[in-house]
Amino acid sequence: SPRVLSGIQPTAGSFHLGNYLGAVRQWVALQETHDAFYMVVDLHAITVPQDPAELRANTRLAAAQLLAAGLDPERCTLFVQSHVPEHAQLAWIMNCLTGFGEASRMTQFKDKSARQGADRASVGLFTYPILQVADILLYQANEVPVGEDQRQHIELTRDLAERFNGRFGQTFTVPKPYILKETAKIFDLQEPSTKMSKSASTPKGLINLLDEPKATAKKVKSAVTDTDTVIRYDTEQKPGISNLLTIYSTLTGTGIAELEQKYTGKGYGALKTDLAEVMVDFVTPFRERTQQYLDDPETLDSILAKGAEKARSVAAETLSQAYDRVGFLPAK
Ligand code: AQP
Repeated sequence: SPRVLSGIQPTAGSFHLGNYLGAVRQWVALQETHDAFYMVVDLHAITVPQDPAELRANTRLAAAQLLAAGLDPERCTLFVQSHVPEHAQLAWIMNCLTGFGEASRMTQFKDKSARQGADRASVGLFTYPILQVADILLYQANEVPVGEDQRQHIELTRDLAERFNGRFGQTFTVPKPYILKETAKIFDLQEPSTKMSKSASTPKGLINLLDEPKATAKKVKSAVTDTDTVIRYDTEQKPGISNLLTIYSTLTGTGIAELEQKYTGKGYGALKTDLAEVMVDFVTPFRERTQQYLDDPETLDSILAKGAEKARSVAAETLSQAYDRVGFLPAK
């Protein structure tokens, strides 16, 4: 079956609703139909300063949340990026194939380095899309389930796979992005024109899945909307309401049109109250399941060890091919 690969950073502690609806939810579905590899990308995390103890704890926490979200170690390969040294090794080759100007055009770097102050941004942050290229190509992934913000990096991956194949002979599968239109970009609840992000300007706009459910309900109820009263999906005129409808629709499996119908003649308050309940019903068991995995670190670590072993067997084969094609002398 076709292969998928994706990763998530262990930086913020809790996943946010954008991570879940934009990516992780698709990962859970794809493990049924694809040969799926999913990882906690700790190498990516250190592109910005991390406290070592926190990073370690957050890596376990990310794995626990992935399991709580529905990843099944029997159906997918779940691992930690740094457990597979081939990622950093292939990244070096990819760094050497990437133009400086080409890397400079990555908009995520521009955004993130601007946030940090250009002088403080690390070279690692600059080359992080190229590490991501290596992440994907090592597994010969056919598809990469991500949110819209990652599209440019998947394009870079395609370009570099083709460049390598063209220069050295067919080696890498050229992957496609797997981005669901409906949930490709979940927006900040306070600023519905910007994407929900852990580096949001105000925590009120960010739904962390591990927050107190009560706090989550409150954030939903104080979401920014507009001065009109009609509940209609219209991303141009009504970005706030449209975002709430997307979230509501995805979490309940109810079509947007059906929701519009249901709320005809009702006010924004009714929609928000109901969505707050939907959110609470979603996050409450999610938090409990995450805690159960955290309470049993031995099981968690053994799942990750098995995942790393399986991932390494695939990654090592690809890397050794790449080393050979590039012309590295084999170690005897
Ligand atoms: N708002 C979003 N809507 C849809 N998808 C999203 N993703 C992130 N935000 C949204 C997707 O989540 C996956 C994991 O992303 P990540 O590891 O880059 O997570 P992050 O860095 O914690 O994401 P943030 O919040 O966007 O942080 P910043 O911008 O501060 O780095 C990816 O597939 C991503 O597309």
